[in-house]
Amino acid sequence: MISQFNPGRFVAAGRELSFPAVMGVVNTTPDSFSDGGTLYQSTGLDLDKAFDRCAKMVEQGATILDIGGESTRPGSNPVSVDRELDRVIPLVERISKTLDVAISLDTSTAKVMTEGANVGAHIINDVRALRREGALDAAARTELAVCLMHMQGEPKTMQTQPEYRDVVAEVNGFLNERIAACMSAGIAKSRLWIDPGFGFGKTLAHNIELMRNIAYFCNGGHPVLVGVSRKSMIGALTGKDVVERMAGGLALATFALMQGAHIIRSHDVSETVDAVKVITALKGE
Ligand code: 9MG
Repeated sequence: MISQFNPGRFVAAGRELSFPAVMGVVNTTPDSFSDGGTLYQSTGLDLDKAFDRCAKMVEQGATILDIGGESTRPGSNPVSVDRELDRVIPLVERISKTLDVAISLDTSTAKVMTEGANVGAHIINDVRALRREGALDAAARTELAVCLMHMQGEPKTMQTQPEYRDVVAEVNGFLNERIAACMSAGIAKSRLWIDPGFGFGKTLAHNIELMRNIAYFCNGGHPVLVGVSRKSMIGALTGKDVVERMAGGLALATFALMQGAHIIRSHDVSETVDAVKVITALKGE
């Protein structure tokens, strides 16, 4: 397959990124599955604490920060648009004014996309691949890069009984359909990233099958984001609790990088940056 972009470099809303890149996870939700509530005080989100977390990740080598205000953990419920805006926009604005980093909006909500773009975001990371009402048009009206992720079902019920005939073919078919929908709405192909969505409506066997075939996605002409940090597939393979899954996550990230993954989404930035440096040197890139 012919690559549609220079695999080492990418421009997102005017900001140049070099790949492989580490995307640091910043959840501003009180119920995030791995770091839920640590950025909260009795009156709500502690903006200073959230910003300090961001600054530390940048210091550790993250070149992208993924800011989320609506949990997507299995079993979670949607939040109101106003609550999501309150959690995300002030933080994005502050990062944009003070830190040298690309800002990704972890959102499915049209208004968050529009307002986030207005205060300096560069990327929309949508686990619903722009299927929520108004999202496709809102994204098209920005210049932001868009990460299209595959998810079977919705977070509330997605892990109840995920089923596929051929998980790789079905995920690939879905992503191609969403790429076509984006292009029809006026989003240039060069703005689009893809992500098979590890843990989103998938059993352990589905996740393993997707990871074994990650090179197939990486050769498809779009940057590929891999998000496995602290996820339940690591727990299933190692028996470890959420906070003890870093080594398993690094093993998966390393495998993905070896096969050509472009962006690794991680809670453990410093260690993931080290893995990227080692693999990049070994690959001679
Ligand atoms: C928000 N979020 C949580 N997990 C994710 C993953 O695996 N990929 C992407 N793109 N976003 C994610």
